Parts: sequence; C-alpha cells; structure tokens
Amino acid sequence: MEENLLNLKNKAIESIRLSKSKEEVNQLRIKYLGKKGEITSILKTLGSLQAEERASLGKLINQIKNEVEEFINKRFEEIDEEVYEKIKETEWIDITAPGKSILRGRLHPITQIQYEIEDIFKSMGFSIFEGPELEDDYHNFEALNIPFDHPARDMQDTFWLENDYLLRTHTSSVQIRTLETLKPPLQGISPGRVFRYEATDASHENTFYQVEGLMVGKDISVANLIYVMKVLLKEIFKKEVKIRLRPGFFPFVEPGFELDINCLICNGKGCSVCKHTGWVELLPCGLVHPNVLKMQGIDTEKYSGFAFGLGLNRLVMMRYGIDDIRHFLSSDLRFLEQF
Ligand code: FA5
Repeated sequence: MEENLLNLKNKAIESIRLSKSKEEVNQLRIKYLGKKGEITSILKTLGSLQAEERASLGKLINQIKNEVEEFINKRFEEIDEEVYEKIKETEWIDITAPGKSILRGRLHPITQIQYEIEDIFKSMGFSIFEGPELEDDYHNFEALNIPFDHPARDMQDTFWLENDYLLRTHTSSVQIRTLETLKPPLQGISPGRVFRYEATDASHENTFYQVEGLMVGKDISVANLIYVMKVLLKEIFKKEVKIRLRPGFFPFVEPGFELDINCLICNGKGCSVCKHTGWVELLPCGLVHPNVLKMQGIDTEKYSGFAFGLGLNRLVMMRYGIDDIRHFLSSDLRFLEQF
C-alpha cells in the first residue's frame, strides 16, 4: 500500500512538472486532490482499516497530499514566471526609440504677418478697425469719391451680388465706416480679406488680403505718411529695402502715390512676380481726398489725413521669397508647414 502511494505521488508530481499552463495544473489538482481525486479516494478507504494501520497510512497520505498541494502552488508561480519571460522576449518596448511627433496646427503666414503689422501700428498709437466683407456700393465706391459712372470703377473688377451689394474690392470701405463712427483726430489700420473678379497669375489672386491705414488730424501731411511707411517697412523686413514713390491715381486720395519695393524674389533683376520690372507694387497711398472727408461732415479747413492700402499677400511674398501668390490658398501642407 505504501509503495502504491509513493508511486502515485511520483506520478502526480511528474505530470504537474510537465504541465504547461495553469488550466492544465488545475485539471491535475482535480485529478489527484479533487473530491473524487485519486489521492482523496484512498483517504476515504482508511475507515475500513485497523486503527494502527489507519494512523500510519493516514499520516502518509496527508503528507503526500500536502506535498502535491505545495508542488502545485510552486508550479503556478513557475508558469507565471515563464509567461512573463515569454512576454519580455516578444513584447518589449524600446524606451530609447524617438517618440512619434504630434502634428500641431499653426497660424497661416498671412495671419502671422498681419498680427506683426498690428503690433507695429499699435506701438505707434493706431487702433484696429474692422468692416464687413459683404459691402454695399456706397461704402466700397460712392463715398470714396467713385460715383456710379466713374471710370475708376473698372480699376477693380467686382463680384456683384443682388441689390447693389458686392464683395468688397478693397479695405478702403472701412475708411468710410470709421469716419462715420469716429471724430478726428483718429488713426487706425484695418486688415482684411478682399475680392476681385480677375484671372489669377503669379502675383494676382481673386481673394487676397489688404491692410488699410487711415490717419486724420490737424496738419497731417505727406511727411507723416512717408515716416509711417518707412517705420512699417523697416520693422517688417528688418533691413533697408529699396523703395520708389511714383504718382498714382485713386479717386479717394489727392495727391496719390504708388509705393513700390525692389523685388526681393529676384533682387530687382526681373521675374514673373515683378512682371520682369524689378519692382513690386505694394503700397498705394496718399492724402485723403477732401471730398471723402466732406461727405462725412469733416471740416477740411481744420483736418487733413493720409491713407494707404497695403497688399498683404505681396508683402508676405517679399518677406519669405515666395514666387507664386497662389500658394497661399492652395491648402498645401508642404507649403504651410514652412512657416
Ligand atoms: C486699392 O485697393 C486701394 N484701395 C489702395 C489705397 C488705399 C490707395 C488708400 C490709396 C489710399 P490697388 O487696387 O492698387 O489699390 O490694391 C492695393 C494693393 O493690393 C496692391 O498694391 C497690391 O499689392 C494688392 N493687390 C491688388 N490686386 C491684387 C490681386 N489681384 N492679387 C493680389 N494682390 C493684389
């Protein structure tokens, strides 16, 4: 009997040792130690034995039961360890590997320069004025000294809507809205989107941005205008850029000027952006026409003013050496991610 018991113990321990999973070990526990298990069954037969034999065999069986139990627990731990080792071999993490970069949005280059220009003007005491993109004939043309039949209307091809509404062709309309609401002295800039019904090329878009400037006060002259223009260009380009001032006609200024800058794409040699002239038309400006001030009830004996209309897209092109204005609205990330 004792020998049988020891053989049974060895068989149980050997099969537990060879088991590969916790489920298998559990099956073996049931097989040997369960209610109807092989070791438990022997324990149940003890009742029929003599007292002396029962005591010694009982002790042995309990000892075997404890040993098998202990072995099962040990095997459980070993299996945990084996599984962990396997995971370590197959599912490891390289903590020295570079992380995946998160794609972050950023401001459009035009918005970035717009904010820069706003800061430059705010530092000179200018305010920021806003106006609507959907305008009426009066604010976009008539109040700017461009009556219905005036040929100057053809200078800016217009997207007309119903009832004399239109998409503003320039930010000069905000000059009128400002003069309607504020009394001189006043000074402000109005950055914004404008629209023209025209074919696109390297330097022309149908949707682009301008920054309007307006200063009205006592004794405002061309000297004030030129000073402010110089400060702006110096701050934006961080270096002296060659400029030229030539007479320019706009019905809402008198005298009117075109301020061109030496093309920074080709350094004045001539390219598709400057139409092979070496100069880029950037900043039309002038003294506010007395008719414009009078129409808003401003005493022109007392007040005068200057205005300008900066082409923001072209300024950004010059600053970064961008050779085609159409990149701005292309939504091409390869372009946008450079800024
Ligand atoms: C005007 O729009 C006037 N309102 C500017 C002005 C304001 C003059 C105040 C005097 C006083 P112009 O049409 O030239 O002017 O446009 C102004 C600037 O916008 C140009 O110098 C140019 O830089 C830019 N621009 C004009 N048309 C386009 C276009 N199709 N695409 C991109 N930029 C343009």
